[in-house]
Amino acid sequence: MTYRLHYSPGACSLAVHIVLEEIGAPYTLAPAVIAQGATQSPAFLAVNPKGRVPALHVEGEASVLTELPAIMAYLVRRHPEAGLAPAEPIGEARCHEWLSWLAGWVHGMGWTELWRPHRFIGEPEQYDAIMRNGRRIIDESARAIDTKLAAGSGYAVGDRFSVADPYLLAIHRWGVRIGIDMAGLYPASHAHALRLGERPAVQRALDQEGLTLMGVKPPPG
Ligand SMILES: N[C@@H](CCC(=O)N[C@@H](CS)C(=O)NCC(=O)O)C(=O)O
Repeated sequence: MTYRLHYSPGACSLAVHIVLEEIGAPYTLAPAVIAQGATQSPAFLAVNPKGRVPALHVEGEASVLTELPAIMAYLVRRHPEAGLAPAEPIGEARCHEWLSWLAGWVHGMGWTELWRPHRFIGEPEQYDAIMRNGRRIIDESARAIDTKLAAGSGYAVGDRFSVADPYLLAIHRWGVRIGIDMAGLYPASHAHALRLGERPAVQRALDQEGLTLMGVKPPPG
């Protein structure tokens, strides 16, 4: 089984990239750098008309698999040996609970309002209000994430890595990127990110995307 992951460095697709590394199945990477407009290019829209990463090509499928929670659910079921989610129903549901909330609210509302207010309203004079609301959602959800992680056993669900963890890492990195003091304000979230950073699969995925755990690799020379 060979996969092809369409990704942009440091985007939410990083979470799927990490999971592919955890699985160890063969895959190739197809970069679509958001900052360069690649996700809205005709070539990429021909692959994923939604214009978003992650998009996963699965051997034998005519169209790419999209929507991060759906991709994660597929990889969990397709590779049970990798133990990417708890096997018992409630643990698996807790995993989906994280993915749905992160994709639908934290990322889909908070971060998208902050970074792409034009997707929510036509009038540019309203962008500031939309972005402020995005930032409010980001801050509120960062507090909620930190509280949940502080009350847990080191991972999003139970005491083992699951597909929810790398999505939390990707979002934590965005906080660092926009200058939020993630370590100071959200210590449990920061400790979680450091814990993930110890995993060889996480290190390989970051390295392949030209990233460090909390930033980007310095240019050579
Ligand atoms: N609902 C989608 C959202 C994916 C998404 O928003 N991806 C961002 C990167 S984190 C993207 O591709 N943005 C490109 C763009 O907006 O042009 C999912 O959960 O996979």
